[in-house]
Amino acid sequence: GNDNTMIKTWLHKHSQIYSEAIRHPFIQSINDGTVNLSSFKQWLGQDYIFVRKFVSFVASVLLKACRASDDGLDMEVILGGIASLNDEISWFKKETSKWDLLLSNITPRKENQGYCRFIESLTSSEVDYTVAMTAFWAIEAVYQESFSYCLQEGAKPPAELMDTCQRWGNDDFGQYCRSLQRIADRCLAKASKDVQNEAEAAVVSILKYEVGFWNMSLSDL
Ligand code: HMH
Repeated sequence: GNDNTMIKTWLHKHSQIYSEAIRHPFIQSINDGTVNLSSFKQWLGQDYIFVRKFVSFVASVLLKACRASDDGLDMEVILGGIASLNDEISWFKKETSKWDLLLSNITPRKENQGYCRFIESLTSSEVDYTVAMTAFWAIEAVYQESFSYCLQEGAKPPAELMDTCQRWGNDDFGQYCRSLQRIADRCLAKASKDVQNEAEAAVVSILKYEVGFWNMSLSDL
């Protein structure tokens, strides 16, 4: 079993902020169908900007994996992630135009800029592969846990948002996140205490940034 891994321990230890990130009022409103569509548009536009930055972060994780990992399997999982980001960028273009949003008209908001700066700081070659890999897992896992919740039995997401919920809530994305988690946990088990602490701090920061990111969708411009 996958019990008692470092990540599971942390999610338990930081369960307060973890639940805030994966069961945010914005996500609750998608789950129960009461979501305000202008909030959704707000989130969509900001996330398009975020994902474009996220690509360079994931590229940096791939580079670290190629240099650090003992087998080629980490590299293949991360490369698969980059392939799906390619599809995701196309999806954002299509989806934002459907909602009459233009990339050129979207201004990144303060919370988004802060989060982008944080992930950019993790692209540095000074940041250990284990820390970057754990951060990568955390960023993807929050979306997987949030949107799969909106697809659970009893959830009533609006029809126009089904595609969004499926994108991050589908089982393949769930499998992919579990692969990232296994890689991160394997690296963490071999890491020094300092690196482990740094990875834990990165996870907590990401959970806070994710809460801030959801908050943005609910706040007025
Ligand atoms: C803010 N976090 C944010 N956006 C995303 N698209 C993901 C995580 C997952 O890819």
